[in-house]
Amino acid sequence: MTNLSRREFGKLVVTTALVSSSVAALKPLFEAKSAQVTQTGVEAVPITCAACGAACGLFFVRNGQRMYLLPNPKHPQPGMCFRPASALQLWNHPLRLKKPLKRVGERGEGKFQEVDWETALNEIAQRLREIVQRYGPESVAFTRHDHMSWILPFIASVIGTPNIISHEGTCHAASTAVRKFVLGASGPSSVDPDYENANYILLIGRNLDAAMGHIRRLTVAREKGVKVVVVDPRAPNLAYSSVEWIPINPGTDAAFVLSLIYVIISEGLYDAAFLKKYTNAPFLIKPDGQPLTQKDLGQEGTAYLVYDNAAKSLAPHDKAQDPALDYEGEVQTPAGVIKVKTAFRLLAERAAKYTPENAEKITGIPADTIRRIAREFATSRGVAEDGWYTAKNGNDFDAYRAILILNALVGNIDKRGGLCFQESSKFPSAVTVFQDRIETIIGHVLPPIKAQRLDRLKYPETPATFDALLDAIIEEKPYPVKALFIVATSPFHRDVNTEKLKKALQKLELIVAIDILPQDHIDWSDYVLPDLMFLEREEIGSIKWSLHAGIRYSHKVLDPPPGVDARSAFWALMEIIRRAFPEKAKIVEYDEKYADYNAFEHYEKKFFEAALRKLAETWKLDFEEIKEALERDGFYILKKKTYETRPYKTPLGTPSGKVEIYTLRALKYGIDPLPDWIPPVYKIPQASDEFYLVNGKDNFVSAHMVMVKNAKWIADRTVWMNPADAERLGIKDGDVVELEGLDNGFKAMAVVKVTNRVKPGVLFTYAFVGGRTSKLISGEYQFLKEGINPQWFTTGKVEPVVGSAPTNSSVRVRRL
Ligand SMILES: Nc1nc2c(c(=O)[nH]1)N[C@H]1C(S)=C(S)[C@@H](COP(=O)(O)OP(=O)(O)OC[C@H]3O[C@@H](n4cnc5c(=O)[nH]c(N)nc54)[C@H](O)[C@@H]3O)O[C@H]1N2
Ligand SMILES: Nc1nc2c(c(=O)[nH]1)N[C@H]1C(S)=C(S)[C@@H](COP(=O)(O)OP(=O)(O)OC[C@H]3O[C@@H](n4cnc5c(=O)[nH]c(N)nc54)[C@H](O)[C@@H]3O)O[C@H]1N2
Ligand code: SF4
Ligand SMILES: [Mo]
Repeated sequence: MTNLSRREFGKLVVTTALVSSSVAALKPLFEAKSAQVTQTGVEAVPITCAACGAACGLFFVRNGQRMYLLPNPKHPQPGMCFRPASALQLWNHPLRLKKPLKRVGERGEGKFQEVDWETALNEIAQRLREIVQRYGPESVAFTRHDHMSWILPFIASVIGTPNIISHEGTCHAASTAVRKFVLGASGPSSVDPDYENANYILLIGRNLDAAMGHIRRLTVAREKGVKVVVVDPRAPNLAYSSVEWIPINPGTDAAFVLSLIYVIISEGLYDAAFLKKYTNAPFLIKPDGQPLTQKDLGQEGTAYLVYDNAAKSLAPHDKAQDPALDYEGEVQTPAGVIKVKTAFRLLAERAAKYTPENAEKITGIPADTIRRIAREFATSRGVAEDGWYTAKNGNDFDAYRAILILNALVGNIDKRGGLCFQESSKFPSAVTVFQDRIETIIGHVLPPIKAQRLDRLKYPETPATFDALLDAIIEEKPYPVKALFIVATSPFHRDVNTEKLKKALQKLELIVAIDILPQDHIDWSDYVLPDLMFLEREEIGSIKWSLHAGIRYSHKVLDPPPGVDARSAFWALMEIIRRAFPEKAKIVEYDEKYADYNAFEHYEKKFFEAALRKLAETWKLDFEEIKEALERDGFYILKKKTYETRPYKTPLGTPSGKVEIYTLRALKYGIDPLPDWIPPVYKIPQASDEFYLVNGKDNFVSAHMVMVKNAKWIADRTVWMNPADAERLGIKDGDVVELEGLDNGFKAMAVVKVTNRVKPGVLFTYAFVGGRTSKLISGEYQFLKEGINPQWFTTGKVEPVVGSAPTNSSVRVRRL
């Protein structure tokens, strides 16, 4: 152990005022004073919360022996939720991983021997070296969630593998692909409703209990009288307040939204001026689905053609005075006469399949409600949220395409109160990939990586799809994968198709888990390395959930408690690299001196500093000024949101530069350029004892927060059933039932909670909460084993091209 972590609890330095004066080993990234003094005179240190993936701003407050985590009220995303209130319980959690572990039993058995860091690192390095010698560096893969996401590309580049295949396939793969196809944007935070200024907010499959970065913003909106409508098979907590909850059949969102689109188009409630100018709605589409361009007419140029109502003739879109929206006609081309229709008319025809009466049959939402919501949404120029966790039914790409088109129909893109583009902080990456080399942010030059990332070969538009990695491990195609590092993520609760996951894990030659708690995958790992938790390290990154461009900084405020020999994951991975591939480590100036854990701090700081220097350069700001502000406040705003920039002044990153209601990018893959509704990919419940099984998060949920002691009382491990269903099946509240997966036949027992908070025909259970299997869970934490893990019942039928995996499923219920 280092002298860093040997410090006793009572002597822990918790305010940076103390840090800078008394303890050299705890000095922050930058030396300036950083604590703020609260009204009561108690010092508060700004940090970033990592109790879930939202990364809100908190204060670490210490008052005598008491420690608290409280919201940082000035932060654009103040952390106002329960989880940080209990996050300190993670720090000295009795189940916290305390020493490196080496597996001694079978995989999955959970039998380990404690080893020292030297032994663990040397043995992992040796096995890694052998694997790389035999199968090449691309046979090494990493999976992660948020933590380490910035630095892992550097680590993988040094090893020479492209395979960092993270969580997105079961999180935001579908909505991210949609943002790219329709708006030319990227991850969930690159586009977001301007909550504070919205008139009307439609949340479809979005539970704002979960992401509290938004709750604060939603509160501001509601003080101004915004109307909020939640469309969800279960009522999230948000629905307790003055919010309209519309229960929907799972996996039918595309039909619902297409029906809204139908009403808005057929009643002429759309923003024609916006559609004509800033979207590809007026583009003329040929019978083969391709857009008509000048080239088709044998003309010079490649401009997209429209029918100009003013000139009564075809014209390039940007030359037309009045592009026709609803038009069809014949066009003379050198190859003959062809029929063309506007993209808008094609959309109208598609939406016409979903009259409210038809949509009612699919979605279970009354036709009148659909008409009313469509009218309210259009007349109050509403905004429909664009999706964060969207991996639900295997048809989510179309649902979210319809949602973005809905926003475009009412012209509410990048306007005050609309669906807006976030100002980018331009936070630099740790590595930049060029054709012939990879450059690190420090300036090291690494050789290029020839192998293609496995999941992208299968799902070309995915941000990452872990299921593709499982396929590659099992089939050894297109190339073998033999080593997996599981860094701060929990595949058994995160990923679909548990049996396939087990099969793949069995096949690997080396599994290393870096975590803080005994998640289920720990039992399957060959080595387990105990990591620092967020209070024990410094962090820097972009602010996620604000439309302004901003960066955040988190102080280190604690050392691991006595008895916990945890070390930084970055250090552990660099040490493995140095021991396995000293020549590779040398290129990035990493050598024996950093084997001393205390010395590593200097290595890590170089990266943070380089990132901040680059930012200062990009934004033409004073480096010292930003770092001081970060230390003092925990955040720094680089640029305030300016509305009506994209697509108004700057073209979008879509093929046409416009908002694409007809997604031209889809043509490349032979996908329908317009959204449609297809049923979910799992078996649809038919018999009276068959149900949809949906799941989601809540205030207390995240893989680690549900393991704190308080969760025993807060987190419910039941399966929710509507009273009408319970009565029909003769089931009472608290009864035990058997659930059997309709697709995979998997059976498990569950306790039923009878509640109106779930739609008839649907069961709901929390994700991540129940069905823990790790043998390392002991004593009073046995409660974690109760309940089910919804992943047990999932099929793993991943959506083509975009790689989104369905986490909903269907089950038969048998009363016991
Ligand atoms: N407490 C907590 N908060 C978190 C996280 C966490 O782990 N815990 N993680 C963060 C992360 S990584 C993410 S991605 C976000 C996710 O934030 P959200 O996407 O808002 O969270 P979920 O609860 O997963 O939302 C899913 C909602 O969809 C509903 N649902 C399920 N199936 C369907 C369906 O077919 N149709 C419709 N319309 N609704 C359906 C569920 O009932 C649930 O209410 O939360 C972030 N915040
Ligand atoms: N059925 C179902 N499946 C889902 C979802 C769902 O709602 N329902 N949600 C999906 C979504 S949106 C996402 S993002 C994924 C999330 O899936 P995960 O990535 O598994 O979820 P997290 O809650 O972020 O888990 C964090 C992991 O990191 C560990 N950890 C926490 N802090 C630290 C740390 O400081 N260091 C290290 N090394 N480890 C740490 C925790 O113990 C845990 O193993 O799951 C997806 N899968
Ligand atoms: S939403 Fe809550 S748990 Fe998640 S980062 Fe924000 S404060 Fe932490
Ligand atoms: Mo997520």
